[in-house]
Amino acid sequence: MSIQFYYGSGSPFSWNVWLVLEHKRLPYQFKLLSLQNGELKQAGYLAINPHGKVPALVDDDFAIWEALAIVEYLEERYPEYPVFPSTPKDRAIARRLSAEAYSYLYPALRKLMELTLLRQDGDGEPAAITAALTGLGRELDYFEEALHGDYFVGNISVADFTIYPLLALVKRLHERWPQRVAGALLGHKLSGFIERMERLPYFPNTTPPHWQG
Ligand SMILES: N[C@@H](CCC(=O)N[C@@H](CS)C(=O)NCC(=O)O)C(=O)O
Repeated sequence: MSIQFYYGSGSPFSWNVWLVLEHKRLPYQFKLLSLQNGELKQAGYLAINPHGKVPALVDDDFAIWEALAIVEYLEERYPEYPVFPSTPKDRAIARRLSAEAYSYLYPALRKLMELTLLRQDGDGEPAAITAALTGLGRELDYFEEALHGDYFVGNISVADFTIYPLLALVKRLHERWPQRVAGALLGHKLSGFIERMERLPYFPNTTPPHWQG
């Protein structure tokens, strides 16, 4: 087995795969790519992922991209330390929650980040920010309601590894931009979930490099 993991710092899709690799105790070569300097769009990387995005993974000579497809591949190829629940219904719920996180929560978060943290020239329109905060709050409320135990579907699963990085970005947005109280959008169940994920023994191995220090 020779796994090469292509990663971009702060990318929630990449973080999902990183957590799964660590959870499964798999050895991998960590390939840190810049999201800014154009290296994702160079021929060498486009030959691995034609979309020029991270994450991607090469296992021996097999290249796979799209975070959730990578996680499914890892689960089937390396079933030890599973990240999918054991029953068809629970597996379906874990897949559904992962799809919901990427289809609804991520776009709502992205909208707010584009109006704030990702801008070079100050915040966007206050009315647009208020609308984005409302939209993000609605999505976070949905996930707050969906959490009934320590993890989203019984034992820790792909749903947790998909959702956690998005919540970590909300938390970071709040820390970097406290005047807009994005952190107040996180209810007590989601806040407890974040703390629980951050206590996982392998969690510190996955801190985004540019968040350290
Ligand atoms: N649907 C993809 C999304 C991947 C994605 O959007 N990655 C972003 C980082 S969060 C990226 O590579 N952006 C760089 C670019 O678009 O140039 C997945 O699930 O892996």
